[in-house]
Amino acid sequence: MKIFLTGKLPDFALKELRKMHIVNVHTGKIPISRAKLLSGICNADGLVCFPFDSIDQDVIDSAIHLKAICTFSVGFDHIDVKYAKSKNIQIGYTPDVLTEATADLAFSLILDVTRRVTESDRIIRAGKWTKPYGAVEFVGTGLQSKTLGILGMGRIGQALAKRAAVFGMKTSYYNRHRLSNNVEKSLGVKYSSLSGLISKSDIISVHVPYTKDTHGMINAAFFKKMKKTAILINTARGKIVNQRDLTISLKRNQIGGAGLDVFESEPLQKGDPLTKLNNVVLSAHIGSSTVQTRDEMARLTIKNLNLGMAGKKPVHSVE
Ligand code: 8YV
Repeated sequence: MKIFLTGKLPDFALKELRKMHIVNVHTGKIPISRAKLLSGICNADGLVCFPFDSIDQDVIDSAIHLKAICTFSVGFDHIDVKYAKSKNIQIGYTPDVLTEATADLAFSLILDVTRRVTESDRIIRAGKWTKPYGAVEFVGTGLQSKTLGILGMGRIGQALAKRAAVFGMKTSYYNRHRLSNNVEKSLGVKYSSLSGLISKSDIISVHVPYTKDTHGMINAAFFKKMKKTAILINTARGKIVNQRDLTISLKRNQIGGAGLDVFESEPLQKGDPLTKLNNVVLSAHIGSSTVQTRDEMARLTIKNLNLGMAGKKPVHSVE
């Protein structure tokens, strides 16, 4: 079979794929240009893509032999799923294996913003740490007894709740479907209305998928309802948050701070207003970025691809 990849996978995975298939990997500028994507995919039976690729109707139409689209991600908002399904194309994705790594990153952003780690790093590097800090300088906020509000209680939200419990936090969550009593009990979490979660949380962490319903759902009105000291964490998708509204709220200290791994447009541009703000920690969309997790994602992608190209359901299939 012929496979087209819009970017590299770890070496072992490419080696394994090359033993089984004719493999064409895009090694140039990322994301791949539209022209290169269209010409790369035209003979392919299988496609491996990433969240920064747009797999729309035209791309799908240009690939007349395509049997499987496998994204190296848990998010699949970049694929026209309905259209691909109408063409009998299998769609694979990589949930589960990245849950712990992404929850770790969300929690590290929580710690970083509340304890001002990156902020103090910036102070030292700028040569501005000019006197020892005493009782009142550079104090952060402890997490114990603080309320974490988890927006979207899927796999990653639940993994974050486990971490919060160990740190003595109280966790509320809002989700379209309420968890069972048993799961709520074992995680030590309470179900909340969306407005209750927004107004009562000290930290709000976003774990909903990006859809037309969640597009821009975190906006000026949302920030107005948050506590003035509350912190927003986003490791899901940038477009769930209205970035302009967030920047204004942070600038005016209408909310306490933010930890952001994802942005409306990536990479975030040099000099973006967010980079000028002290109460923000920025990371470069690295939620799943550990060697172990990326290896697991690659293994799963290969399995998804082989099953999908054989006309079978991938291990994790988008329906
Ligand atoms: C990216 C992600 O796939 O899983 C997702 O939805 O956004 C990430 O895991 C990864 O950063 C490679 O681009």
